[in-house]
Amino acid sequence: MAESRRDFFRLGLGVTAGWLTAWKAASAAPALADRLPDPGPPVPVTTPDLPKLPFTWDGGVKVFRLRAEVIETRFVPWKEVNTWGYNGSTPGPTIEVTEGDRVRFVVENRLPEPTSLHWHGLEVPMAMDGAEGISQDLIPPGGTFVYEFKLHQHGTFFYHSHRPMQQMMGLVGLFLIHPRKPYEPAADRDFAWVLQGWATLPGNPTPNSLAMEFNWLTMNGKAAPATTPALCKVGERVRLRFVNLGMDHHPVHLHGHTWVVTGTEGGRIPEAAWAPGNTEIVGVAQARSVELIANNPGDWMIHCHLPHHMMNAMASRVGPLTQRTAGVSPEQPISHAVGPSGEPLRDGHAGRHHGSEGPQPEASGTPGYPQDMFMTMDDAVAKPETHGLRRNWTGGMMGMMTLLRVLPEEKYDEIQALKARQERNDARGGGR
Ligand SMILES: [Cu+2]
Repeated sequence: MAESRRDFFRLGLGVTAGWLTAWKAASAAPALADRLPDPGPPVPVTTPDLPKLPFTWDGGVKVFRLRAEVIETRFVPWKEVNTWGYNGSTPGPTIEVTEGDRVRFVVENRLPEPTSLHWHGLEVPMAMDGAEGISQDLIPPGGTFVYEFKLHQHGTFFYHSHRPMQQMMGLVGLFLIHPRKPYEPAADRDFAWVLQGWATLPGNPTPNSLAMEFNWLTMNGKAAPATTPALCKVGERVRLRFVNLGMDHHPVHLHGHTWVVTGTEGGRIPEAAWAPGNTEIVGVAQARSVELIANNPGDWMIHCHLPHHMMNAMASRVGPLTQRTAGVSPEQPISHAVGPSGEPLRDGHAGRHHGSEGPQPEASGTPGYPQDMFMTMDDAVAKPETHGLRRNWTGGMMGMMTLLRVLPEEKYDEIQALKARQERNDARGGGR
C-alpha cells in the first residue's frame, strides 16, 4: 500500500510536490516523529473536475486568494451555463490544508452585488465567521476582505457565501483539512465531491435560484456522463467524501461494494461507531466520508439514488415525453388516459428513442409509456479516465452520477500513461 502511495506521488498531479513540502513543514513537530511505523503523509485528495487552490507562504501563514465572480461553464458538453463561483470554477477550487495550519484568505468580490464568505463547520473567531451583518459588513462589489485563523480541526468542511441565493448560484467550495496524526488505516485513494442542484430550463443558460425543482444535478460542477471517473487499483483502501449544498438531500449509493461511514461534517467518527452501508444520505449542508476496500474489479456507479437526480435536463417538455405533450398541461391529472407528464395516449404515436433502444410502437397504448430514454455520447466525453469503458457506457450515466473504476494494476498504469501524455500535449498547447 505504501508502494502505491509512492506511485501516486510519482505519477501525481501538479499540486503533489507542493503538498508534500507543505506536509513536511507542518509535521516537523517532534511529537509526531516518535510514532512507528511512519504511515507517511496522507494521500492528497483528488477532486475530479475541480482545481486545487494554490497558496503562498507569508512567514508561517498559508495565503490563499479567492475571487468571487461569474463563471461560464458546461455541466455536460452540450449544456452551457452561467453560474457564480470562485477563480473561474464552480464549485470554487478545493482548499487542502493540514490541522494546525495558520491560513489567510484574501477574498475579492468581482460580483455586481455584495457577498461574504463563511467557513462551514470551522470553529473560528466570530469576526472571521463571514455571517453578513452579524460578524462583518458585506464585501461590496470591487471590495476585498481578509480572513485569517488557525485550524485546530480536521475533516471535510466547505466554504460558501452566506447569502442563500448566491449559494444556489454556486458560491461554494471544498475545505479539506488533513489530520496531523494520519488516520488509520491509511487510505490509498481519497476523493471528494460537492453535490449541487440547478434549475436551468431549456434555452436559458442562467440558473433560476428561486426554483424549488431542479433539473440539473452535478458532482463537482459536472453532470454525468461528463463527470470524470475516480480511479483506483484492486485491493486499495478508498475514501469517498461528499458535501451537499443545495435544496435537496442526496442518498449517495455505490455499486458492488460495502463501505463504512467514517466521517461527518464534524470530523472523524470513532472506529467503534463506523457503520456498514452502501447508501448514505448526505443532507443539505452536511458532509459524509466513507471508506471501502475496493476488492471488486470493475466500473462501479456512484450516484444519488433519488430517481429525478439520475437524469439530465429533466423538464416536462424534454425528452421522449415531449413527442406527445403538445397542447397538454403538465399539471393535468394523471390517469390511464394520459402519460406521466399529462400527455394524452394515442394509438400509433410512439415516443422517439435514441441510441440502441428502438421505438416500441406496440407499447403506445401502455399506461405510463414512455418513461426512460437511452442516449449515448461516449465520444463527446472521452478522456483518459474513460479509456476501456464498455461501448455505450454513457447511456446509463446522467445527473448526479460518476464511476469508481476498480482497475487491475496494468489497466490503471495504462490510463495514467494516457493522462501523462495528454498533460504533455496540453502543456505544449497541442491537441489530444
Ligand atoms: Cu439527489
